Amino acid sequence: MAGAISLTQHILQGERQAPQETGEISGIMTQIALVGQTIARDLSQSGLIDLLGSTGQVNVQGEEVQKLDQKANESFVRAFESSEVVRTLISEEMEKPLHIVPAERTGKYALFFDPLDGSSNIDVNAPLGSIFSIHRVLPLTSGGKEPDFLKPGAEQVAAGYILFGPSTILVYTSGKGVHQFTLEPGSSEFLLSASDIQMPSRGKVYSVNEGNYRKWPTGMQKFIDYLKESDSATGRPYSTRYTGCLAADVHRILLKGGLYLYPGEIKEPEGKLRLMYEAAPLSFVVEQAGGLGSTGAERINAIQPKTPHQRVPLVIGSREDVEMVEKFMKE
Ligand code: AHM
Ligand code: MG
Repeated sequence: MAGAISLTQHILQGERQAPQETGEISGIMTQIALVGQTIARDLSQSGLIDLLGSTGQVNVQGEEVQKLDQKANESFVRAFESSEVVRTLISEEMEKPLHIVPAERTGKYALFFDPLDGSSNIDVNAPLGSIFSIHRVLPLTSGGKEPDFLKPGAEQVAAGYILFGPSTILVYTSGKGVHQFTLEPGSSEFLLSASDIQMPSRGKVYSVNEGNYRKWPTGMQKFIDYLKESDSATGRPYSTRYTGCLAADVHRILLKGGLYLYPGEIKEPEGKLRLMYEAAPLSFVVEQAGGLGSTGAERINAIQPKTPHQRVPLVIGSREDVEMVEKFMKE
């Protein structure tokens, strides 16, 4: 794409329009983009260099850790371990927050990430993602305390995801719209491929693991039954699309409309997905594009988190579709 704007240029332009901001966020985003390139390379050759399969370990979520989960986590840690601006790293693959020693005095940000989202897709060459969320914190030496990074999603400074599909794309927001960049293989740069993305207020697609139907509360079952009824006036039945990778399914919905759901279950009402590095960042992106991120009862980004790895039910997508779920869940 000759003449296209790179991710770094785009962020710097935004910072010039808001001179109170320093180059810190652009520095963090540049590092995240480099991590994205490393992970994309690892994924593209995973079947050739013994990167497929499990490590034999189980993570803090009780899930089997795949070799590529671990490798992707290491790529994030390596990129930030000598950072002077990121003070704390919180990852799906690390039980405890990792404090960056040089940044304890100066670091003003906490970085949350799911290094490799959609791990069950690793061995079958299906899409994967990395999800990230950046919060402002105080340096430890000027009053910052360990749990001060547990802030509601509404306070995120920037968030987004990298999607490893037929091409590698990076989608992010810093509260000024949602922008998409595509990794150009030749130059190894992320170039602007869509700016100010706005999603349709209603869609035709729902994305959910329907194998869990019998475990859901009645309101959720009734809603999914409703989507399958035939009614041309309301565009039903909706179609189903589910890749098993949250970043990929939400990206489809960001561009085409509709909704992604990972509901709570009667026996496990908190659901599967994690608030800080899955639900909150994606909700920030989707809200910036005109959609909504909800638990089915309340706004995801209004939740005051209690623990770094807390789970939350997620209903995310087009505004009218999410509002419809909330109505069914209330009844
Ligand atoms: P992961 O981060 O361990 O991969 O888990 C999150 C993933 C999401 O990407 C995906 O939407 C969901 O879990 C799939 O779960 P299930 O296999 O239960 O449908
Ligand atoms: Mg995940």
